Amino acid sequence: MKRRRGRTAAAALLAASLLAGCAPVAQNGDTVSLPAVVPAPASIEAGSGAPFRLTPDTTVTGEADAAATLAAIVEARAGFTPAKGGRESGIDLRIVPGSGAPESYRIAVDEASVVVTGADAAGLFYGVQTLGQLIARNSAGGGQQEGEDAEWTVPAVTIEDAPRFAYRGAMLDVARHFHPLETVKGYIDRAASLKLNALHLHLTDDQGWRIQLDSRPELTERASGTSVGGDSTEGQGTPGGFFTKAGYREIVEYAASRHMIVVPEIDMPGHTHAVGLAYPELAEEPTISDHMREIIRDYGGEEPRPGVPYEGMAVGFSSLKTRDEATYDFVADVFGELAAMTPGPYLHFGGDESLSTTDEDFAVFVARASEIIADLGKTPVAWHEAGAAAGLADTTIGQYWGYLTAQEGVSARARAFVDNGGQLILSPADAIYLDMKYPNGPELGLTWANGPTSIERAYTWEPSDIVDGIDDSGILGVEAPLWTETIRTAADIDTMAFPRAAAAAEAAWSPATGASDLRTWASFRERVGALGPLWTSMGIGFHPSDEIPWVTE
Ligand code: TNX
Repeated sequence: MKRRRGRTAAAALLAASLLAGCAPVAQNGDTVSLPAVVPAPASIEAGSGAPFRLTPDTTVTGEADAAATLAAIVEARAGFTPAKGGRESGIDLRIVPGSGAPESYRIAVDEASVVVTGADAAGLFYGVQTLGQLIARNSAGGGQQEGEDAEWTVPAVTIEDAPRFAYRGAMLDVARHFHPLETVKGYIDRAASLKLNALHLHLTDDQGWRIQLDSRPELTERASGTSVGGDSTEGQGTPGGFFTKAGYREIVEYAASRHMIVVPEIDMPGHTHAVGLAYPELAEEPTISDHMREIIRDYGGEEPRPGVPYEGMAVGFSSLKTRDEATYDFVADVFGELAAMTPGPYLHFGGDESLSTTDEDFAVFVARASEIIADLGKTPVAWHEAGAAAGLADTTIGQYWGYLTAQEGVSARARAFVDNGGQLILSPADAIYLDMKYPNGPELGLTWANGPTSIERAYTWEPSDIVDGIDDSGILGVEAPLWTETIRTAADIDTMAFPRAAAAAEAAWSPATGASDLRTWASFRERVGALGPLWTSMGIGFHPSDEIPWVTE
């Protein structure tokens, strides 16, 4: 298709729609084409005029941080940086306090200008992320062959947007396989581009302790050297590793620069075999159940032995000594030090799958752990099992990891957090556990949560339908966990997280299903497909699933 001079506004709009990564959407009975934005914004209206042309001479004015964020996206996507004080029409990036809800933004694009306003710095940052998705490559002078000059445009559009939930998380397990600083930073960039604002780091588990602490240096000295599969088993393992305190602070600062908090998790009283390597006196002997023997049979590896690093994939065999006061001194030391280096409000103490701790001991332990954290001035977070305990600190947040259709008992435990004064983070395992295998995908991943998990299943659910009796007021947010028993590299992380993390982000950010024409699987698959070129230019090695009509350039 040749680009003609003097085209009509309607023709220009059509051309922009075809070329600008737009997605068809049913609106009031008509099918209209709208620019593809993920997560779906609260409101988007296509303009009738010609698109804005983005060139090396485009001027960017306003907030310096936002301008730098935009420059990095334009550089990656289009290969040039817009000029400061250039000659052509411009992009203005402003914070207008009080202009909307926290984290909200507005974008207005016409042929002459792009104006992005945020109600705060986070809102402006999200506006810039959306603007990055709107940038489209049109080929000047005809087709899209090699060597032709590309023309970059932003379609005429008005977007007003604000998040549905305050907490929008991604969890990375750095315990089963350690993932180094650069990988974590990359994951922060990826998550922030989807408007996620919390990085939950699963820092400890049976296989390793990944955070250095001055009060308990033996933890990383003795329990961080290995990972699932050891460092030799058929190439499955990695040598392990840990974050120094300086490294952790670097993660916290990097996340903050992308408007994300870090939520550190120290899993207890189960998932603590590694603690026993450093402090045998705090750990019970491993309990070997029939379930464990099954896992060992299916996945290989040795039975856990006291004092020997565990390199298998079984869960539920370890417990701290919950009746020993020395254990609570340990809990206080660990969370005291973490509280001091974590500016975000949340400290996660695990509480999942403590299958070898009695119910009574578990209840006493989680109540005390939650109080220790609350006394530090932080908000405790625990997996939903802890909801069974009376005496949890009343601010405790529960993280639901049951299924889309909650089983008996699981809902009750989750509801208990809300009844107690807290809220829930929703991580339905059969939808947004990013470590579940894909259908027709790579060998990576597990299947226990009704896997394989399609992108359609990751997308097609409504947060207020998960736990009976819990509506938006009881929901703090949504989080997509990535457990790493089989996930060893940054490339593995990309494959498993993309595009399913985008489905989780839409549940966390966008209007409820039924409240927006965009909140359908049909719309999502088109919109996410339109992000292929942007993701590629950002270096995201997404899984090219055949469920999605990927746009290529
Ligand atoms: C369950 S979900 C776990 C993790 C595993 C994961 C693997 C939860 C709170 N615990 O220990 O890594 O399954 O999918």
